[in-house]
Amino acid sequence: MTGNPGEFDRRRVLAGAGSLIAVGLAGCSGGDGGGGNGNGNGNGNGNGNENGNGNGNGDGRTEGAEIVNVVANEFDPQILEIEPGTVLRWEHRGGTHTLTFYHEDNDRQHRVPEGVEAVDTVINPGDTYYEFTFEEPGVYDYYCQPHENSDQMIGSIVVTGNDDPEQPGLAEPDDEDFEPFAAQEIQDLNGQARETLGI
Ligand SMILES: [Cu+2]
Repeated sequence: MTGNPGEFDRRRVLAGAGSLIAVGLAGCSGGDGGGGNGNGNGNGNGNGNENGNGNGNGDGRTEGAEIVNVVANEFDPQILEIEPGTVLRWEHRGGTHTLTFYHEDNDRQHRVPEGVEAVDTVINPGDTYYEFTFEEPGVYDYYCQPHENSDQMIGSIVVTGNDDPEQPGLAEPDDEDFEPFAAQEIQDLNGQARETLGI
C-alpha cells in the first residue's frame, strides 16, 4: 500500500514529453535541468529491455520539432516563422505528396537562401514524415509536385534573421516557371513573409 515509486517516475517521464512546447518559453526560469536537447543520439540499443520504459519516439522523430501537417491537399500551416537551428517536421496527414524546395537543383526557380541544399522527397502513407534543420536564415519556398498547380499546394518557411528584401525567397515568381495561379500564391506568400520580417 505504499504506492509504486517506479510507476510514478515513469509517469513523470511521459508527462515531460507533453510539456516540451513550454521549454523554450520557460527557459529563462532556469532550474529545470537545462532543457533537454541531447536526445536523438544514442537510441539504437533496444535489445531486450522489456520493462516498458520505451518513450514512444523510437521512430526517429525529433521531440519538440515544429510541425507542418501535410494534408490533402495543403500544407498546414502554409507559412511558418521559426528561429535558426529549428528542426521542422512535415507530418503526413493524408494523400500522396512531395516536399520539394524551389531550387535550381530541382530545375526550378531558386527560392531558398543561397548555399542551402535541395530537398525533394515524398510524403505519403509509406514515408510519413520528413525532418529538416533550418540553419540558414531567410525565406524558403517549397511545393508539392502533384498539387502545385491543381491546388496551389505551396508553402513557405521564414527563418528569422534575414530581412534582405533581395533574397531569393522573396523574388518575384518567374513567369516562365510558374502557372498563373501558383505565381499568385507565391506573391501572396511573399507578402506574408515580408510582413513577418517587417520589411
Ligand atoms: Cu500534394
